[in-house]
Amino acid sequence: MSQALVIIPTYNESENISSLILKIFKENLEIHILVVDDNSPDKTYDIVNKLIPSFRDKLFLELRSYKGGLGEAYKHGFKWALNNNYEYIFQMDADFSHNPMELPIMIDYLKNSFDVVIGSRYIEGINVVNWPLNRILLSVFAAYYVRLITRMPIKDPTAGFVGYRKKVLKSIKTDRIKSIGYAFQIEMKYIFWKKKFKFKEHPIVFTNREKGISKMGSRIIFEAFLAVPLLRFRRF
Ligand SMILES: Nc1nc2c(ncn2[C@@H]2O[C@H](COP(=O)(O)OP(=O)(O)OP(=O)(O)O)[C@@H](O)[C@H]2O)c(=O)[nH]1
Ligand SMILES: [Mg+2]
Repeated sequence: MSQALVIIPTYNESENISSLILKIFKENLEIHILVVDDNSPDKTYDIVNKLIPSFRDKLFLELRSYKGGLGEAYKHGFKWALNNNYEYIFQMDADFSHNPMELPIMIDYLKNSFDVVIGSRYIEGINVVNWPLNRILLSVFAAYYVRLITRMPIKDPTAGFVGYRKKVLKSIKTDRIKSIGYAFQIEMKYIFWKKKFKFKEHPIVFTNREKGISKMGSRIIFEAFLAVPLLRFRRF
């Protein structure tokens, strides 16, 4: 049995999900996949269900009843991963923004010396492809804002491509995390940093989605803007 799992949250990703799953298994990456779908109106979950017989024991689906946001989907996925005793647990987007070919090297970091590995866009300059200028500015500003307020030494604090050793997720009380979008990514990082887990930022190239529709919106941005100062008053 593989010890590594990648959790992929989906909401209306019918144009991406099968090619992403097929790529991961075709390349023989030593990893299992859990898709957490929030009852997508485009029936993304149906596509996953049809693939499951071909990849028994390494492709799994958790279907939730309503759109609860990225954070809720990940919390559900993390619990599932711990119940199923995976040692190395990843979070990754479904829209090919994160290249799955980075997974083996990221798993090695966890196996050899780190508790957390972050696929980071901002190690040397800004490694994003095909993002409109306003998205780049927003993301770079967000990273700067988070570092300024929290003093957390992470260059890409909103990164969504992250791997954790089991013990990290076990130690985090995810039920207390209420944020949904960007803020969820920031909050997870703040907590493991405060808990002094050893992390590595591994440089990646982030590519804008080519297919499907963005779920990014002003609510998610506003949530993050407010959530960051509040983090400093949190006790762990
Ligand atoms: N299960 C679940 N998945 C979600 C939800 N919102 C977003 N996602 C998934 O989370 C991942 C990241 O969302 P994106 O819409 O790509 O967010 P983004 O990368 O900030 O923005 P774009 O790439 O511009 O769309 C994707 O795989 C989405 O399908 C949700 O409410 N529930
Ligand atoms: Mg995306």
